[in-house]
Amino acid sequence: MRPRTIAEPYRIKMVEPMPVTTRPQREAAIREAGWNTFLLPSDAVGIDLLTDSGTSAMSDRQWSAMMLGDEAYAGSRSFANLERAIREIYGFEHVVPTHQGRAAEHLTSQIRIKPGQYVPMNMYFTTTRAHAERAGGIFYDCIVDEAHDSHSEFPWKGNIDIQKLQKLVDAHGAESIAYLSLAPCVNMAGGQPFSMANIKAVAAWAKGYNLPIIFDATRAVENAYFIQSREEGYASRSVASILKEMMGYGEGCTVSSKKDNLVNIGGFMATNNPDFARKTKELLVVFEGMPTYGGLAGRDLEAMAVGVREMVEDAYIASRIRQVAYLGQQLADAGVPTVKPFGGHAIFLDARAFLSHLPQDQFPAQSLAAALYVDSGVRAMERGIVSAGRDPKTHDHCRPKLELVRLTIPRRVYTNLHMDVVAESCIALFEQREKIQGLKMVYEPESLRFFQARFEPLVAAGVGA
Ligand code: PLI
Repeated sequence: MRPRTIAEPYRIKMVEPMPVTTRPQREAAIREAGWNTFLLPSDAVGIDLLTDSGTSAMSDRQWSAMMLGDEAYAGSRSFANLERAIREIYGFEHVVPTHQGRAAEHLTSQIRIKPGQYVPMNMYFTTTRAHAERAGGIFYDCIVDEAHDSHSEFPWKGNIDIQKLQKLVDAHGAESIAYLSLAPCVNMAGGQPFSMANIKAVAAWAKGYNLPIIFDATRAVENAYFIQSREEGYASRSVASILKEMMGYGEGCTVSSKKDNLVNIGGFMATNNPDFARKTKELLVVFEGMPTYGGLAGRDLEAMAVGVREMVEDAYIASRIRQVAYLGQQLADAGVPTVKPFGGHAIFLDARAFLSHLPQDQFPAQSLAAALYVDSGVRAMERGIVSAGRDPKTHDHCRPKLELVRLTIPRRVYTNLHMDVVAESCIALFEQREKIQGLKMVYEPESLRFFQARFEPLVAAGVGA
């Protein structure tokens, strides 16, 4: 029997007109933006796949909850609603709201890292690593080797390699490690999940050394969906119960609510360690605000409380991941090189393979993202040598194996016809790929350079195909 189409489990109630631009307008805009898609004004962007962060469409229930926001400076009822939702869904007792994820990372890093301590991560995320390093920590990559190989189709590329952890302990002792900072659906690896079997084994190993796990649970629900659909023994379990089991292996988590949680702003730290919670609240009042709002309005807390419950509805999360795969499959069918398996939040173009005529120091992913914008007004993001920054010791570029362009799909925002437009543009560029030229960096900020760096084409004709 022919497989039946499964539609999105929601209807569109409100629409936002999308800018329509001409190619000459886009050529002028990318020049103005220093060939950095982060610096484009959104009025010049059509389909915006820069990020899935803070770009979700909220539901009618979230919008109506916002009207009930309790804006009290202290003791807000809205915080109590959020706290209840996070306790129920993530299973952590203490909840500390922050204005977004990196604020939770900042506080956690300041409290839990002593200068000179290692912070093992399964690959890295830019802000998580930056905060660990600002606190004097040393990043240590403990992800499996398959994660660095864009050709590997291993289904658990987010897995942690226990042997790499063991090597670190053998060399420096367990006390040299602050905590294990582990991310589900690893963003920089292509949105790749870890398996429950892996996290269980890591937790057992860590217990032997009394090392806590603090998850970056920003995309934990997407990881829970992959466990449900791929891992033996989980097919009949709800995503909600898988998420809770996964979180049970951690002492706590930091979360950017701008992703899984389906809101436009917000974040939190949650933990079962009362001492960690107390210290975080002490710092919170210095940097974010009272523990019952943490830099957010009461209405934001209400929207988060509803989003945290909606994100684990099985039909919703299945449709979200299916849409990402729908885009990926079209690219794969046309031979466009992408990271596989397809990730949870994005399709990652393999710019190294796509633009094999450009050396990494000519920023192939940055060039490809610029060319995609010029071709169709689709905004994507570089995730390669620019994002990786410089080695804090040698100050040379870090040269990651993965040189990617991220086509990030906002939640509940675009239809599959939008995905078709994106696929057509990527395929058209791939067919004329040799015309895409490299870039040189002409302005480089010291920290998180990818946000604001500026570039110029190496040849006057520009980067476009
Ligand atoms: O953007 P924030 O500060 O709410 O969250 C920071 C953050 C932490 N962890 C992970 C895995 C992220 O992906 C993340 C933010 N990601 C962005 C902005 C992105 O575009 O992927």
